[in-house]
Amino acid sequence: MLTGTVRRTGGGLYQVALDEGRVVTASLRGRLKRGGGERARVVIGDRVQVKEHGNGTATLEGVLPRLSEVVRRGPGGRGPKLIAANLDRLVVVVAVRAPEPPSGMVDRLLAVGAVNRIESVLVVNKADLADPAAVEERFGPYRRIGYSLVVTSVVSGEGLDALRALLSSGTSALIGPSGAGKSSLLNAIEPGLRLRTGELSRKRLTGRQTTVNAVLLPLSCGGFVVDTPGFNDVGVWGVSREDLGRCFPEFERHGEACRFGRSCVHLHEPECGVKQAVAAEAIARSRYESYCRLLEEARGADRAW
Ligand SMILES: Nc1nc2c(ncn2[C@@H]2O[C@H](COP(=O)(O)OP(=O)(O)OP(=O)(O)O)[C@@H](O)[C@H]2O)c(=O)[nH]1
Ligand SMILES: [Mg+2]
Ligand SMILES: [Zn+2]
Repeated sequence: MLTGTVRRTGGGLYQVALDEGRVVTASLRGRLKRGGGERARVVIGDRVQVKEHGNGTATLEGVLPRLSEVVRRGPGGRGPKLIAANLDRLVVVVAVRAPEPPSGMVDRLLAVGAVNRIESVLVVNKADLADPAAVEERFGPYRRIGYSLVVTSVVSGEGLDALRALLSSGTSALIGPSGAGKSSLLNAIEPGLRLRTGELSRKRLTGRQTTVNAVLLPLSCGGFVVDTPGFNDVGVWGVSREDLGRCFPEFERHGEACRFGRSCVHLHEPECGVKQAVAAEAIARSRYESYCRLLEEARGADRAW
Protein backbone atom coordinates (compact mmCIF):
# COMPACT_ATOMS: atom_id res chain seq x y z
CA MET A 1 0.00 0.00 0.00
CA LEU A 2 1.29 3.49 -0.93
CA THR A 3 0.72 6.71 1.00
CA GLY A 4 0.18 10.15 -0.45
CA THR A 5 -1.65 13.47 -0.27
CA VAL A 6 -4.81 14.38 -2.20
CA ARG A 7 -4.00 17.28 -4.53
CA ARG A 8 -7.17 17.64 -6.55
CA THR A 9 -10.65 16.16 -6.53
CA GLY A 10 -13.51 16.16 -9.00
CA GLY A 11 -15.77 13.87 -10.94
CA GLY A 12 -15.23 11.06 -8.46
CA LEU A 13 -11.49 10.98 -9.14
CA TYR A 14 -8.68 11.93 -6.77
CA GLN A 15 -5.27 13.09 -7.85
CA VAL A 16 -2.78 11.90 -5.25
CA ALA A 17 0.84 13.00 -4.87
CA LEU A 18 2.52 9.87 -3.55
CA ASP A 19 5.20 10.28 -0.91
CA GLU A 20 7.60 8.47 -3.24
CA GLY A 21 7.18 11.27 -5.80
CA ARG A 22 4.79 10.01 -8.49
CA VAL A 23 1.31 11.43 -9.01
CA VAL A 24 -1.55 8.97 -9.55
CA THR A 25 -5.27 9.31 -10.18
CA ALA A 26 -7.40 7.06 -8.02
CA SER A 27 -11.07 6.30 -7.55
CA LEU A 28 -12.76 5.58 -4.24
CA ARG A 29 -12.95 2.03 -3.08
CA GLY A 30 -16.59 1.07 -2.52
CA ARG A 31 -16.23 0.92 1.23
CA LEU A 32 -15.18 4.60 1.38
CA LYS A 33 -18.12 5.78 -0.70
CA ARG A 34 -20.86 4.89 1.71
CA GLY A 35 -22.35 7.46 4.08
CA GLY A 36 -20.64 9.20 6.93
CA GLY A 37 -21.68 12.72 5.95
CA GLU A 38 -19.45 15.66 5.18
CA ARG A 39 -16.70 14.64 7.59
CA ALA A 40 -16.22 11.33 5.79
CA ARG A 41 -15.71 12.99 2.42
CA VAL A 42 -12.17 12.74 1.07
CA VAL A 43 -10.89 16.28 0.50
CA ILE A 44 -7.80 18.14 -0.60
CA GLY A 45 -4.95 17.72 1.84
CA ASP A 46 -6.13 14.32 3.05
CA ARG A 47 -3.40 11.78 3.65
CA VAL A 48 -4.55 8.62 1.94
CA GLN A 49 -3.58 5.04 1.29
CA VAL A 50 -3.55 4.04 -2.34
CA LYS A 51 -3.48 0.65 -3.98
CA GLU A 52 -2.35 0.28 -7.57
CA HIS A 53 -3.83 -2.58 -9.54
CA GLY A 54 -1.18 -3.03 -12.20
CA ASN A 55 -3.54 -2.24 -15.08
CA GLY A 56 -3.10 1.51 -14.73
CA THR A 57 -5.93 1.94 -12.22
CA ALA A 58 -5.63 2.83 -8.56
CA THR A 59 -8.03 3.02 -5.64
CA LEU A 60 -8.12 4.98 -2.39
CA GLU A 61 -8.22 2.36 0.33
CA GLY A 62 -8.21 4.52 3.43
CA VAL A 63 -7.82 7.98 4.91
CA LEU A 64 -5.29 8.61 7.67
CA PRO A 65 -6.42 10.57 10.74
CA ARG A 66 -6.50 14.33 10.05
CA LEU A 67 -4.33 16.79 11.96
CA SER A 68 -6.77 19.59 11.17
CA GLU A 69 -10.00 20.21 9.30
CA VAL A 70 -11.31 23.52 8.01
CA VAL A 71 -15.06 23.53 7.80
CA ARG A 72 -17.33 26.40 6.92
CA ARG A 73 -21.02 27.02 6.60
CA GLY A 74 -22.10 26.18 3.08
CA PRO A 75 -23.68 28.65 0.66
CA GLY A 76 -27.13 29.88 1.62
CA GLY A 77 -26.66 28.76 5.21
CA ARG A 78 -26.43 25.12 4.26
CA GLY A 79 -23.52 23.34 5.70
CA PRO A 80 -21.18 22.13 6.97
CA LYS A 81 -18.72 22.18 4.11
CA LEU A 82 -15.14 21.00 4.38
CA ILE A 83 -12.60 23.25 2.68
CA ALA A 84 -9.53 21.07 3.16
CA ALA A 85 -7.75 18.80 5.62
CA ASN A 86 -4.34 19.02 7.27
CA LEU A 87 -3.88 22.75 6.70
CA ASP A 88 -1.47 24.74 8.85
CA ARG A 89 -2.65 28.19 7.84
CA LEU A 90 -5.49 30.09 6.19
CA VAL A 91 -4.52 33.05 4.06
CA VAL A 92 -7.50 35.36 3.76
CA VAL A 93 -7.16 37.33 0.51
CA VAL A 94 -9.27 40.41 -0.21
CA ALA A 95 -8.75 43.26 -2.66
CA VAL A 96 -8.65 46.92 -1.59
CA ARG A 97 -11.31 47.37 -4.23
CA ALA A 98 -12.51 45.73 -7.44
CA PRO A 99 -14.07 43.79 -5.92
CA GLU A 100 -14.83 45.72 -2.75
CA PRO A 101 -15.04 43.09 0.02
CA PRO A 102 -18.65 42.83 1.24
CA SER A 103 -19.16 44.31 4.69
CA GLY A 104 -18.09 41.89 7.41
CA MET A 105 -16.38 39.56 4.93
CA VAL A 106 -12.88 39.88 6.41
CA ASP A 107 -14.17 39.23 9.92
CA ARG A 108 -16.14 36.21 8.78
CA LEU A 109 -13.19 34.69 6.94
CA LEU A 110 -10.87 35.25 9.90
CA ALA A 111 -13.46 33.66 12.18
CA VAL A 112 -13.46 30.51 10.03
CA GLY A 113 -9.78 30.06 10.86
CA ALA A 114 -10.32 30.70 14.56
CA VAL A 115 -13.26 28.29 14.82
CA ASN A 116 -11.10 25.58 13.27
CA ARG A 117 -8.11 26.53 15.46
CA ILE A 118 -5.98 27.38 12.46
CA GLU A 119 -3.71 30.40 12.20
CA SER A 120 -5.13 33.03 9.83
CA VAL A 121 -3.25 35.81 8.12
CA LEU A 122 -4.73 38.65 6.13
CA VAL A 123 -3.52 39.57 2.65
CA VAL A 124 -4.82 42.80 1.18
CA ASN A 125 -4.21 42.70 -2.56
CA LYS A 126 -4.44 45.22 -5.41
CA ALA A 127 -2.63 47.87 -3.35
CA ASP A 128 -1.89 49.60 -6.67
CA LEU A 129 -5.57 50.60 -6.83
CA ALA A 130 -5.71 52.54 -3.56
CA ASP A 131 -3.96 55.21 -1.57
CA PRO A 132 -1.60 53.58 1.01
CA ALA A 133 -2.95 55.74 3.84
CA ALA A 134 -6.51 54.59 3.12
CA VAL A 135 -5.37 50.95 3.09
CA GLU A 136 -3.65 51.40 6.44
CA GLU A 137 -6.66 53.12 7.96
CA ARG A 138 -8.99 50.36 6.88
CA PHE A 139 -6.86 47.27 7.46
CA GLY A 140 -4.26 48.44 10.02
CA PRO A 141 -6.66 47.66 12.90
CA TYR A 142 -6.36 43.94 12.08
CA ARG A 143 -2.64 44.13 12.80
CA ARG A 144 -3.41 45.69 16.17
CA ILE A 145 -5.81 42.83 16.94
CA GLY A 146 -2.86 40.51 16.39
CA TYR A 147 -3.26 39.25 12.83
CA SER A 148 -0.33 39.28 10.42
CA LEU A 149 -1.16 41.66 7.61
CA VAL A 150 0.53 41.61 4.20
CA VAL A 151 -0.34 44.29 1.66
CA THR A 152 0.34 43.09 -1.88
CA SER A 153 0.08 44.05 -5.51
CA VAL A 154 0.61 41.77 -8.45
CA VAL A 155 1.02 44.90 -10.58
CA SER A 156 3.75 46.68 -8.56
CA GLY A 157 5.23 43.60 -6.89
CA GLU A 158 4.68 45.07 -3.43
CA GLY A 159 4.51 42.47 -0.66
CA LEU A 160 5.20 39.46 -2.88
CA ASP A 161 8.43 38.52 -1.08
CA ALA A 162 6.62 38.73 2.25
CA LEU A 163 3.83 36.52 0.91
CA ARG A 164 6.31 33.97 -0.42
CA ALA A 165 8.06 33.87 2.96
CA LEU A 166 4.72 33.33 4.65
CA LEU A 167 3.89 30.37 2.42
CA SER A 168 7.33 28.74 2.63
CA SER A 169 6.48 26.43 5.53
CA GLY A 170 3.63 24.01 6.03
CA THR A 171 0.42 23.94 3.99
CA SER A 172 -1.63 27.10 3.47
CA ALA A 173 -4.96 27.68 1.75
CA LEU A 174 -5.86 30.94 0.06
CA ILE A 175 -9.50 31.80 0.62
CA GLY A 176 -11.51 34.90 -0.19
CA PRO A 177 -13.92 36.52 -2.59
CA SER A 178 -13.85 35.68 -6.28
CA GLY A 179 -11.68 38.18 -8.15
CA ALA A 180 -9.55 39.20 -5.15
CA GLY A 181 -6.49 37.87 -6.98
CA LYS A 182 -5.70 34.58 -5.23
CA SER A 183 -4.61 32.75 -8.39
CA SER A 184 -2.81 35.85 -9.69
CA LEU A 185 -0.79 36.11 -6.48
CA LEU A 186 0.27 32.48 -6.72
CA ASN A 187 1.28 32.90 -10.35
CA ALA A 188 3.32 35.94 -9.32
CA ILE A 189 5.24 34.21 -6.54
CA GLU A 190 5.78 30.90 -8.32
CA PRO A 191 7.20 30.98 -11.83
CA GLY A 192 5.66 28.47 -14.20
CA LEU A 193 2.44 27.88 -12.28
CA ARG A 194 0.07 29.27 -14.95
CA LEU A 195 -3.12 29.11 -12.90
CA ARG A 196 -6.09 30.47 -14.79
CA THR A 197 -7.08 34.00 -13.75
CA GLY A 198 -10.16 35.92 -14.77
CA GLU A 199 -11.31 39.36 -15.72
CA LEU A 200 -13.84 40.97 -13.42
CA SER A 201 -17.38 41.36 -14.68
CA ARG A 202 -17.43 44.82 -16.21
CA LYS A 203 -20.74 45.85 -14.73
CA ARG A 204 -20.38 44.82 -11.11
CA LEU A 205 -16.60 44.59 -10.77
CA THR A 206 -16.99 41.24 -9.08
CA GLY A 207 -15.07 38.08 -9.81
CA ARG A 208 -16.44 35.40 -12.08
CA GLN A 209 -15.38 32.33 -10.16
CA THR A 210 -12.49 31.61 -12.45
CA THR A 211 -10.97 28.91 -10.25
CA VAL A 212 -13.46 26.07 -10.35
CA ASN A 213 -11.75 23.31 -8.39
CA ALA A 214 -9.35 23.73 -5.51
CA VAL A 215 -5.86 22.40 -6.11
CA LEU A 216 -2.93 21.73 -3.80
CA LEU A 217 0.40 22.88 -5.23
CA PRO A 218 3.99 22.46 -4.10
CA LEU A 219 5.94 25.73 -4.06
CA SER A 220 9.65 26.01 -4.83
CA CYS A 221 10.06 28.07 -1.64
CA GLY A 222 9.25 24.88 0.30
CA GLY A 223 5.60 25.12 1.35
CA PHE A 224 2.39 23.78 -0.11
CA VAL A 225 -0.55 25.94 -1.02
CA VAL A 226 -4.20 25.35 -1.88
CA ASP A 227 -5.79 27.72 -4.40
CA THR A 228 -9.54 27.67 -3.79
CA PRO A 229 -12.52 28.95 -5.78
CA GLY A 230 -13.74 32.28 -4.43
CA PHE A 231 -16.97 32.58 -2.51
CA ASN A 232 -19.03 35.51 -1.37
CA ASP A 233 -21.17 33.67 1.12
CA VAL A 234 -19.17 32.40 4.05
CA GLY A 235 -19.95 31.60 7.64
CA VAL A 236 -18.74 29.46 10.49
CA TRP A 237 -19.88 25.99 11.43
CA GLY A 238 -19.49 23.93 14.56
CA VAL A 239 -19.01 26.62 17.20
CA SER A 240 -21.32 27.14 20.16
CA ARG A 241 -22.74 30.58 20.89
CA GLU A 242 -20.69 30.70 24.09
CA ASP A 243 -17.45 29.94 22.23
CA LEU A 244 -17.88 32.32 19.30
CA GLY A 245 -16.50 35.31 21.25
CA ARG A 246 -13.23 33.46 21.65
CA CYS A 247 -12.86 33.55 17.87
CA PHE A 248 -12.52 37.35 18.08
CA PRO A 249 -9.10 37.72 19.77
CA GLU A 250 -9.62 41.32 20.92
CA PHE A 251 -12.76 40.34 22.84
CA GLU A 252 -10.81 38.01 25.10
CA ARG A 253 -9.29 40.59 27.45
CA HIS A 254 -12.49 42.64 27.79
CA GLY A 255 -14.59 39.50 28.31
CA GLU A 256 -12.94 39.06 31.69
CA ALA A 257 -15.06 41.95 32.94
CA CYS A 258 -18.36 40.30 31.96
CA ARG A 259 -20.61 39.67 34.96
CA PHE A 260 -21.67 36.31 33.58
CA GLY A 261 -18.09 35.35 32.83
CA ARG A 262 -17.51 32.76 30.18
CA SER A 263 -21.20 32.14 29.58
CA CYS A 264 -21.73 35.76 28.47
CA VAL A 265 -22.41 35.96 24.72
CA HIS A 266 -22.03 39.76 24.86
CA LEU A 267 -25.50 40.47 23.51
CA HIS A 268 -28.21 41.35 26.04
CA GLU A 269 -26.40 40.58 29.27
CA PRO A 270 -25.93 43.41 31.79
CA GLU A 271 -22.40 44.48 32.76
CA CYS A 272 -20.76 43.07 29.68
CA GLY A 273 -17.07 43.95 29.32
CA VAL A 274 -17.17 43.50 25.55
CA LYS A 275 -20.14 45.83 25.06
CA GLN A 276 -18.47 48.40 27.32
CA ALA A 277 -15.31 48.15 25.22
CA VAL A 278 -17.35 48.73 22.04
CA ALA A 279 -18.93 51.82 23.61
CA ALA A 280 -15.46 53.06 24.60
CA GLU A 281 -14.21 52.36 21.06
CA ALA A 282 -11.60 49.91 22.36
CA ILE A 283 -13.26 47.27 20.14
CA ALA A 284 -14.24 48.34 16.61
CA ARG A 285 -18.01 48.53 16.20
CA SER A 286 -17.71 46.86 12.79
CA ARG A 287 -16.07 43.84 14.44
CA TYR A 288 -18.79 43.66 17.07
CA GLU A 289 -21.46 43.84 14.35
CA SER A 290 -19.78 40.99 12.46
CA TYR A 291 -19.75 39.02 15.69
CA CYS A 292 -23.47 39.64 16.28
CA ARG A 293 -24.35 38.43 12.79
CA LEU A 294 -22.32 35.26 13.21
CA LEU A 295 -23.87 34.75 16.64
CA GLU A 296 -27.32 34.97 15.13
CA GLU A 297 -26.40 32.46 12.42
CA ALA A 298 -24.74 30.15 14.95
CA ARG A 299 -28.18 29.13 16.18
CA GLY A 300 -28.49 26.67 13.32
CA ALA A 301 -24.80 25.98 12.87
CA ASP A 302 -23.57 25.06 16.33
CA ARG A 303 -24.20 21.36 15.90
CA ALA A 304 -21.42 18.88 15.85
CA TRP A 305 -20.94 17.58 12.34
N1 LIG B 1 -4.83 46.02 -10.41
C1 LIG B 1 -4.62 44.77 -9.97
N2 LIG B 1 -5.32 43.73 -10.50
C2 LIG B 1 -5.09 42.49 -10.03
C3 LIG B 1 -4.17 42.24 -8.98
N3 LIG B 1 -4.18 40.92 -8.70
C4 LIG B 1 -5.09 40.36 -9.54
N4 LIG B 1 -5.63 41.30 -10.35
C5 LIG B 1 -6.67 41.07 -11.39
O1 LIG B 1 -7.87 40.66 -10.75
C6 LIG B 1 -8.59 39.76 -11.60
C7 LIG B 1 -8.99 38.51 -10.82
O2 LIG B 1 -7.83 37.78 -10.48
P1 LIG B 1 -7.85 36.21 -10.12
O3 LIG B 1 -6.45 35.87 -9.75
O4 LIG B 1 -8.50 35.43 -11.19
O5 LIG B 1 -8.78 36.21 -8.82
P2 LIG B 1 -9.17 34.97 -7.88
O6 LIG B 1 -9.20 35.48 -6.48
O7 LIG B 1 -8.29 33.81 -8.15
O8 LIG B 1 -10.67 34.68 -8.35
P3 LIG B 1 -11.50 33.27 -8.31
O9 LIG B 1 -10.64 32.21 -8.91
O10 LIG B 1 -12.72 33.56 -9.11
O11 LIG B 1 -11.81 33.02 -6.87
C8 LIG B 1 -7.68 39.48 -12.79
O12 LIG B 1 -8.13 40.28 -13.87
C9 LIG B 1 -6.33 39.93 -12.32
O13 LIG B 1 -5.50 40.36 -13.38
C10 LIG B 1 -3.45 43.37 -8.44
O14 LIG B 1 -2.63 43.26 -7.51
N5 LIG B 1 -3.74 44.60 -8.96
MG1 LIG C 1 -8.67 31.88 -8.77
ZN1 LIG D 1 -20.00 39.94 27.72
